Amino acid sequence: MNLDLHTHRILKQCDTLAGFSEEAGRLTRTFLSPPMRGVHACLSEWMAEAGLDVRIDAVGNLIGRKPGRRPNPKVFVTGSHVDTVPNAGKYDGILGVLLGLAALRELSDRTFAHAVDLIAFSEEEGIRFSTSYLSSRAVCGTFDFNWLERKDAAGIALAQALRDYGLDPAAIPAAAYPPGMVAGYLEIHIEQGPILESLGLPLGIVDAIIGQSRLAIQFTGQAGHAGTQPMELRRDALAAAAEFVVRVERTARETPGLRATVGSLIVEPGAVNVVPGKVRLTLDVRHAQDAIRHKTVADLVEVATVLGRDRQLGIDLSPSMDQAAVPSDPELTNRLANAVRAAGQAEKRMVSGAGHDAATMASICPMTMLFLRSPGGISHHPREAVLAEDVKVALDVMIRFLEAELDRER
Ligand code: HGY
Ligand code: MN
Ligand code: MN
Repeated sequence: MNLDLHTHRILKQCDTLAGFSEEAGRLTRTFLSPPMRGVHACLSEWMAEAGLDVRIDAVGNLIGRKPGRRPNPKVFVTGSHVDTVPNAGKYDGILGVLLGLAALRELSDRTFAHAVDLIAFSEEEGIRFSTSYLSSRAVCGTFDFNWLERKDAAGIALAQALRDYGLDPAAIPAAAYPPGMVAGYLEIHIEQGPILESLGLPLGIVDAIIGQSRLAIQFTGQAGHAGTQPMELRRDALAAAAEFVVRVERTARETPGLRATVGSLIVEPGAVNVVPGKVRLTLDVRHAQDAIRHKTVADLVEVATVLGRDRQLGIDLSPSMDQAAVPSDPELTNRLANAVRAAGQAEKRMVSGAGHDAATMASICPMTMLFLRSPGGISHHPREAVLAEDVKVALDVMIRFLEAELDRER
């Protein structure tokens, strides 16, 4: 087993796939955007080279199957997402797919009791249609068919985006695994935070994935002339939104374990000499305890409502996510820890502050995750990085884990 060769190939493949972007000079690749075709072409070729049977499902998940010995084998699933946020790094999601691909390439001359599906999920970030985990929800049978009418910024409906990509929305139900078929799910992912680096550790074992809420809030006032409109007569939507943003940050700083972010804020009409008439912002609230997260969202909605009322503004709320905190499966995670120890690595348990497809997969099977150190703690940014020696160690753990897991009696 030449882990160095596999590691070198994985990092080169990350560089290759980072070249498929909607934007020149930076990496942005949203759900079924044109550059996704280049990613699918590369991954299909590489999966076939590794001896996998390759298919694409009705929501654009690219799936490589390594058959099992048993006639109706259970399937063990591994993978991650291949869509990105705007101006992304090269490793968020993709690295988990390429580590699985390298592990299955290394195991290509072996046959196990259980089959393995390597999934490159087509939609995790929820950027294009505000539908996070759409693709893992499809394989779990919990796809929300109301999403098909959702429109992107260009006014294209999700159903049309599927058809434009050559996919058939009517076939979405067939994308779901039959109940009981999936034996378990492992996702390997960069930590995207500073903890492992601060401890000088290459790997972390995820015990739980934090819960998250997302909603859009629109403040509607009255646009007006910046020079002639007296201050006391204004209904300035941006002044209210600005006060709201500060209250969000203060609430999060005052609540242990809470993370709350206003990640985007659009001002209309957005001119230097016009009083802002409308502001649409997004709110992302996360906590390991769902009750605290839900109370925080309710409190912040009340803050926005009062701010709007005091300034005679309209308030519109559009919730787009309420994802419960998800514990990893204890037994599967202990078996992952066995592989970590067998690879000579420390067993660092941690909670994921980022959401992952693994949280969705936990609805149909035992789930666990392995994190790699994020140098600088940076992610969702071009400076996102990994260390080659950490990729090598993660691959060693993954191969050891799969060798044990795929022949387990179930
Ligand atoms: O937002 C998240 O936690 C993930 O990167 N989608
Ligand atoms: Mn991400
Ligand atoms: Mn991710």
